[in-house]
Amino acid sequence: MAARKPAAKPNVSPDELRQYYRDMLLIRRFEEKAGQLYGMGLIGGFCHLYIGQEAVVVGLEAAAEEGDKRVTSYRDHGHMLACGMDPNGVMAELTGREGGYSKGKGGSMHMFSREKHFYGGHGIVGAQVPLGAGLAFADQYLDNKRVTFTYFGDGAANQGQVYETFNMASIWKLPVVFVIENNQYAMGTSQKRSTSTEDIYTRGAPFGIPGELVDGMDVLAVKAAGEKAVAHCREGKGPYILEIKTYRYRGHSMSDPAKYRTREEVQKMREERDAIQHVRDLLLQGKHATEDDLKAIDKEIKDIVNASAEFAKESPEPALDELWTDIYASEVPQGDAIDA
Ligand SMILES: Cc1ncc(C[n+]2csc(CCOP(=O)(O)OP(=O)(O)O)c2C)c(N)n1
Ligand SMILES: [Mg+2]
Repeated sequence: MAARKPAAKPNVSPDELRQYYRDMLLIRRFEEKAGQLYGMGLIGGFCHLYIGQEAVVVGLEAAAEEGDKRVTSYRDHGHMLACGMDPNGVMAELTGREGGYSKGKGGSMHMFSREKHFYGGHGIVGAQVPLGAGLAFADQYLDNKRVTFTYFGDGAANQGQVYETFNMASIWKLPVVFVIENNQYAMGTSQKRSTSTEDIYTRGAPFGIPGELVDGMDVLAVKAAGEKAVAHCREGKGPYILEIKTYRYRGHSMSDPAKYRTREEVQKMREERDAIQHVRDLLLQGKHATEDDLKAIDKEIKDIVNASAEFAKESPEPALDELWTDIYASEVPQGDAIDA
């Protein structure tokens, strides 16, 4: 990834900049804590951390409005925190406890919040892409000017269902932003080995969908691109593709031996391109925050994350008879299935 361009004057207020710093830090510290709990055996099953990619969701959430929807893959904790879901509920779901978003029955990859318009959490690579178009179809039908952010990875971008979805979304002019989170690896396979073209954002062109490449380590660049994409969708012009170039610092999941890249590569990214450090520098250089202000934010975040871990340890295991609930759609109250 190319070195960062010299920082332009931020086009956001100091308050917004501090908020992005806080939101990205919450995701990073939350994920670090989840990694620790996993190591202690308190989290079982799959667990895919989002460390390094924080600017993507925080930048796009800054471009979203109330009522907009989001759907993503299994690497989903950051998306949930960024759209305002409760860290206690997310962490307790990771530990499989009653207080979790899916009552401890879904785990890391399967959480939902109708209140925050978060539609999962999907373990099958690429499966959320047609679902995202479906959510956008519902909004178009209701004519409510809402937009759906449909996130997927560089690996998922090679799935056939993505292109079937592009075709339909374009024909129907659906209000969906396809967000390709290009962290440059699909499990242990680098984009260079697996993907025929370097520029994934151009793949909408045959379907008439505009796309652009975005620096995913710069939250302000992500926000600006997100605003453009969202405006396009809200104006009824149909879907938009954002390929957001980012990087994950940890393994694909907690069980990744990481033999496909060097420690030096990861270290270089962390040192030269880290998105949180970038905002930290902007805040300090612009005199929008002092070291003490940032320390206070760090402490606030640490307290939230520690409290979520305590909650996730203390919440009880789900009762056995919970095995038989939340299985059939008929349990959804009538009229509550679509957020009108
Ligand atoms: C249909 C399907 N094939 C394979 C897998 C196994 N698998 C899980 S994640 C993954 C790689 C996906 O990479 P990418 O889309 O780049 O997302 P990232 O993990 O980098 O966020 C694979 C092959 C799966 N879950 N579903
Ligand atoms: Mg990837």
